[in-house]
Amino acid sequence: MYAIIRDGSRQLRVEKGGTFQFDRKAGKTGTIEFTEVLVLHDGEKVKVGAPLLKGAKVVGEVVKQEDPRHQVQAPRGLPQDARPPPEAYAHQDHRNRWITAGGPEPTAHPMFRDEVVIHVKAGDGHAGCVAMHREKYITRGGPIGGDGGKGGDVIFQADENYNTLYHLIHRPVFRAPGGEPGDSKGCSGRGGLNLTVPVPVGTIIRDAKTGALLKDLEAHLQKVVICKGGKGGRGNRRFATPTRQTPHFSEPGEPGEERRLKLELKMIADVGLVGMPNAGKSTLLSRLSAARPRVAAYPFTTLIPSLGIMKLGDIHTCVLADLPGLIEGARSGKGLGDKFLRHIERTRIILHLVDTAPMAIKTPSEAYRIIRKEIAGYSPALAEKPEIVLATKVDALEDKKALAALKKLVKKETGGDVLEISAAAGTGLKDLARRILQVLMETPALPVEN
Ligand SMILES: Nc1nc2c(ncn2[C@@H]2O[C@H](COP(=O)(O)OP(=O)(O)OP(=O)(O)O)[C@@H](O)[C@H]2O)c(=O)[nH]1
Ligand SMILES: [Mg+2]
Repeated sequence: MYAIIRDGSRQLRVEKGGTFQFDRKAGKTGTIEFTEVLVLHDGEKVKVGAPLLKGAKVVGEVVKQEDPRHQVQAPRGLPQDARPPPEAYAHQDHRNRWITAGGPEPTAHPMFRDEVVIHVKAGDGHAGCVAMHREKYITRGGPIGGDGGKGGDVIFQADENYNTLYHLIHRPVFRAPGGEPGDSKGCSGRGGLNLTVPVPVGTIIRDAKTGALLKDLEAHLQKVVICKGGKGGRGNRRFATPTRQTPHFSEPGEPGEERRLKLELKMIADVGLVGMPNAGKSTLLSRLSAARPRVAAYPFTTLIPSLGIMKLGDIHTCVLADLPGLIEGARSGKGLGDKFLRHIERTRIILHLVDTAPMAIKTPSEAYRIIRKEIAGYSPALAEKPEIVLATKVDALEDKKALAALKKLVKKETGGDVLEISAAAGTGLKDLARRILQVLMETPALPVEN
C-alpha cells in the first residue's frame, strides 16, 4: 500500500511504513503510520509517528492512496462471497469484488437512485383546421374545419412496485404526445394520450428551479398531474358568424406545460435502523421481518436502504428501514456519507444499534456518541426523534464494563435505558417488539409535506 502525500507544492509517493521528509527546512523525517480509520480519504491528515518528531506539527496530507491488491477475485466457480475478506476492514463492491482497506471507497449501489432531476413536457394542442365544405350540389357549403386535439398530460403515479428512481435517469425528456389535427369534415382531432410516469411511494416532487414542493406521493396509486397538455385550437367553423360567413382562419393550439423537476425519494417507514457498519442492522431486520438483506462480517455490506414489514402482536404491523452504516465524519462524506439519513427523516422512531461484540471497531460508548453526533449534525429535527438504543450481539459479549458504561451514558444523555438483544440467539426480540409498539403508540404519525 502506498500513499501520495502533499506537502506544500510537492507530492510524494510513500510506501506504508516508509519515510517521509515532512519539513524540508528543518530536514526532519518521519515514518508513515496509517491511522486506524476504515479507509483513508483524500485530504486526510496522516499520523507521522517517530520519536524524532515529538512535538512537531504534521503538515502532510494524503492526496491519493492505492492498494494494488484492492481487487481480489474469488476462485472460479465459487460465488464471490465465498472468499473471506483478506483484511479486517474489507468490504465488497456492488459486483461482489472484495475491496480491502486502502482500496476504493464504498459507494452506494449504482442502480439505487434516490434523487434525480428530469425534464418533463406535456403535449402541445394542435391548431384548428381551416376547410370549406365542398360537396356536389351544395353551393357555398361554408367553413367546416374541426378543432385540433388537446395535448397529453404528464402524470406521476406512486407505485409500490418501484423502490428507486433509477428507471428515470436515462431519458432526457419525458414528453407526452401532442393532439392530432381536426379534419375537413368538422371532426375534432384526437387528444394526445397522457404519459403516466411510475415512481416509488414516498417520492417528493419539486420544481428544480424554485425548489417549490409540487407533490408528495405517499400512497400506492396516488396520482398527480404535473404538466397539463395544451388546449387544441378551434377550427374555422367555430368562427362563422352572420356577418363573416367564410372565416379563412383557425386558432393555433396552446403549447403544453414544460418543467424541470427534482424528484427525491424519502422512504416511508415507521422505524429506522441506524448504527455503525457491522452493528447487526441487517441481521436484525431479517429476524424481525421477511426481508432478506445481505448479511456479512465486514462493514458496508448494505449499500442501499431496504424495507421490511414487522408484526407487532396480532393486529399491528410496522415498516422497518435498514440503512447503510454510518461512520465518524459521515457528514463530510466519509464511508457512504450521510445521504441515506434522509430516509430516516420520515420515520417515526429510530432504532440505534450499538455493537457490543469484542471485534467491534469502537467501544459501545464511543460508537453511540459518534452516531448521535452524525445524526445531530445532519438535522436537529432528526436528533429529537424518539430513539430506542439496542446493545446488539449480547451473545458474544465479553466486556461487561463497556456495556455498563454505555447504559450509564445513555441514561445521562436521554434518561432512557438500553435494550440488550442478540439477533443470532433471538434474545430480547420480544421485549423489543413490545417497546417498538409502545413508542409508536406514543408518537404521533408525521404529517405529509403537501
Ligand atoms: N454473535 C452475533 N453476531 C451477530 C449478531 N447479529 C449480527 N451478527 C454478525 O455481525 C455481522 C454484521 O452483521 P450485519 O447484519 O451485516 O451488520 P450491518 O449493521 O447490517 O452492517 P452493514 O450493512 O455493513 O452496515 C455478521 O457477520 C453477522 O453474522 C448477533 O446477534 N450475534
Ligand atoms: Mg447491513
